[in-house]
Amino acid sequence: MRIDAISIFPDFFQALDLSLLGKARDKSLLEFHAHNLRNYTHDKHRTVDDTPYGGGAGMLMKPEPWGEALDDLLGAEGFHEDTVIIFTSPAGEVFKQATAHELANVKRIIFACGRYEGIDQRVVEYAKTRANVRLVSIGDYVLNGGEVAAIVMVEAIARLIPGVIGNAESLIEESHTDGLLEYPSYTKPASWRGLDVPEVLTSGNHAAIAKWRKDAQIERTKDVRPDLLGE
Ligand code: JBZ
Repeated sequence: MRIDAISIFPDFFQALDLSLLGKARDKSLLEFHAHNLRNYTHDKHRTVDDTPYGGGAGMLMKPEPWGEALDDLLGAEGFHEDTVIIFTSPAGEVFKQATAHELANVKRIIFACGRYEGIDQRVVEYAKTRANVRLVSIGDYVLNGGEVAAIVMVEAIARLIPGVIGNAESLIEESHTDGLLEYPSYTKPASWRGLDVPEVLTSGNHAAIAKWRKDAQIERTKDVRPDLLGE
């Protein structure tokens, strides 16, 4: 897989040089490149923003640098069926684990990370003529721009690329527990600051342990995330 990100703050993506993504790149399963949108401007001030038609507060990202950046990454013409262009946007579909699984099977992803009040809508329309486009949000809170959202998505996607995660069992276990929160877990020492590990976990009774864990998952989910149980 190849992932590109277009942003006025490409340095954000240095976070992806660490740990898990680092491993994916070491193994050549993933190539990642961040691009500075200002490199696609031509004026002295490297301008990427302008005032909105119709008025309103704040600035918008102007279309020309985006068009040049997309053409640089995709070539000047043609539709790329193997590519998804993701606009990080609070107006997008919410990113879920299922979204990560879908995107883990894509050959190429381009993240277009907006700042200010967003990007001129014609950039989205143009992108739709060049590749498959999705508008995606990581959740219902206000961010200053799409970079952190893109980093979240890249991490969630990259660990699902076959061969990336060290421990294949952890992916299998995750799929079994899909839809419930994890059970609480404990390690040594068995007693710490007057707090003891639940006795069943040290009993060696594997059936009892499995039941305790499933019950704990259901209890936790009811308590904290009843929406996951359809309630
Ligand atoms: C996102 C203008 O750029 C923004 C602003 C907020 C925002 C994003 C991009 S992406 N929020 C989200 O994923 O929720």
